[in-house]
Amino acid sequence: MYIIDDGIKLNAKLDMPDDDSKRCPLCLIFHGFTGHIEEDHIVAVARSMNEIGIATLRLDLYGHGNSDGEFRDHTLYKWLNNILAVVDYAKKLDFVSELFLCGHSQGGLAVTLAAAMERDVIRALIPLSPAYSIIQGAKEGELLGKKFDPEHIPDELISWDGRKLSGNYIRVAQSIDLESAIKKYKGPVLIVHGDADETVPVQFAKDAANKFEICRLVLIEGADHCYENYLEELEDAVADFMIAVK
Ligand code: FER
Repeated sequence: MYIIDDGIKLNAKLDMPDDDSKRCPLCLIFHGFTGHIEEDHIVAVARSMNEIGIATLRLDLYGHGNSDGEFRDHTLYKWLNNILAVVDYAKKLDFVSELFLCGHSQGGLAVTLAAAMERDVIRALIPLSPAYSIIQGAKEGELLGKKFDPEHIPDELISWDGRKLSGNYIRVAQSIDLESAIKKYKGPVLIVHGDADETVPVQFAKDAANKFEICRLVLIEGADHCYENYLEELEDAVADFMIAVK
C-alpha cells in the first residue's frame, strides 16, 4: 500500500497483531539512511510488537526503498514532513487505540523531532541506534566519515554506497535544534543501542538518555549499528518496554 504525502508516494506495510483484537495500539516504524522497510532489524521490531498485540506500519521514507523521491534530494525536513503525513493518516484509522513512533538511526533522529511536534498524540517514542550524531556532525563539519567546512557547505556529498547527496542535506541538518526537541517530548522513551556500533557512537545514546524526562536506555553488548546476530536482544528490549507502557 501507499500513503501519499504532497504527491509523493510512500511505500507502506501494515502488520496486524497475532491476536485479532478489534482495537489496538499502532507503532509507526521508520528505517535509517539508505535503509528500507524490509531490513532484518526493521522486520524484527515489527514482529516483536505484532506478537504482543501491537499493530505496526512500516514506511519507506523519501528517496528510499520503494517510495518516490530521489535519494540525492532527501533531507530531514522531507522525512519529517513524510512522518507528519503518516501520523495524520494513522490518527484517522478506526482500530487505533494509541500511537507510537519508532525509528532506526537517521529514522530515530527523525522520530525524535516528530515526537516533539506530535507530543500530544504520541504515547511513547522508541529511537533505535538514533543518529543524533548527524546534527553535531553537520554543525561541526564531519559527516559520512569526511570533513567539510561547515561555513562553506559543499554542493554534494558522497554516501557510503557511492551515491550522491545534495549539500542541502547538511544545510537542513545544521538548522535543527535537537536539544529543544528532546526537552519538548515528555512521554516515555526507549533508546536501544549496541556498544559495538561504529556508525553512531553509543555515547550519543547515553547523552540523550540523560536529557529525556523519562527514558529507558538498553545497551546491547557486542551489537553493531543494525544488530546483526543480536536481533533477539533487540526484540526483547522493545517487547519489554512496550508491555510496560501500552
Ligand atoms: C553520519 C552518521 C550516521 C551520517 C549519517 C548517519 C549523513 C546515518 C546512519 C543511518 O541512518 O544508519 O555521518 O551522515
